[in-house]
Amino acid sequence: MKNLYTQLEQDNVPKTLTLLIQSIVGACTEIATPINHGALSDVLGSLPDHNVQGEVQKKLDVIANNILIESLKKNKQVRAVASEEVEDIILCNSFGKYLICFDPLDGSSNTDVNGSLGTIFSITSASPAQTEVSEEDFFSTGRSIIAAGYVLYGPSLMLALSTGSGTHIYTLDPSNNNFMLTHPNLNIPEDTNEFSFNLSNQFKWPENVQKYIVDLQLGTDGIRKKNFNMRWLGAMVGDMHRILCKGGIFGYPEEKNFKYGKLRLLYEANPIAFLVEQANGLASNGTTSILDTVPSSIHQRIPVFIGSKNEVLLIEKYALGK
Ligand code: AHM
Ligand code: MG
Repeated sequence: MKNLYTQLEQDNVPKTLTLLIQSIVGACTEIATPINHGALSDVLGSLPDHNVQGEVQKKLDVIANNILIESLKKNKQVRAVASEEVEDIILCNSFGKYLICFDPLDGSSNTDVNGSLGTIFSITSASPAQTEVSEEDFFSTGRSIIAAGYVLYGPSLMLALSTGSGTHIYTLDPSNNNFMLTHPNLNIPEDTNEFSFNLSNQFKWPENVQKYIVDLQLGTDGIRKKNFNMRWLGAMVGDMHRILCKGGIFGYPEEKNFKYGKLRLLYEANPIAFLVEQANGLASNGTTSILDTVPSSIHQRIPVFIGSKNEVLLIEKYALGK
């Protein structure tokens, strides 16, 4: 079985990018330690502060964020980073080649119940001409991503990664701390009978999304003529991991409380969309591809419908009233 670095070499990934991936993945294995200790150490629960988006910050949100930032600052190739937990971009090394966006701990409402958690990241190139970057440098579409991935802190520690040559999943071998290629070249089935939406919001969604969901719920009695099953982990990384492995459709539509959707474009939707498109799935905001969206702020939100190709295309048809 190949390890991560053999695969990156085989995919002709430049040495600087490999070293950056190593910094991110190394930080994630470090983040896994406090997650793993859980209730045995003082890492569970919330902090009195809220983050930039007015959300309660979990102690583990801050721990994960600090570990990642410290690790990335040490890497000379990192020009600047954008994190879910920090209002402004953080400048790192003036001659660095790369910009990194990350959600240090996705699904952090799961910290206190030993549920799925993840770290999501994407890497783009920094402009070579500049020595100092600004927020605008992060506003290119997801098509400019050169690598993206997530680490899933689940029963096994797993890394899903794409450097533009397909999406591969690696599993950490705890005996030697090596990520081993356990699921090469993912291929999301085009059709599915599993959906992943938070149905408690169903009646707040746009009418076309409500109609799509009701048609799924009607199963063999409705126009879909097949039964569907539902899964919701409360952590996008966990739900998307299942979908990358066996197909499905994940959705977080816009709704009354979240007018532009809940999930953030730069460090949640885009990296996952990149992984999914590299695995032959699709990722849409309901009408157009997530990866074609031009960002206008680093914490911008977007509705998402991601996963099995034919289901995403069907949602886009419902949006057109077809
Ligand atoms: P977070 O970054 O604050 O953890 O929020 C993102 C999470 C996703 O991982 C998950 O799919 C969704 O929010 C869960 O939302 P809900 O609270 O509706 O279950
Ligand atoms: Mg998140």
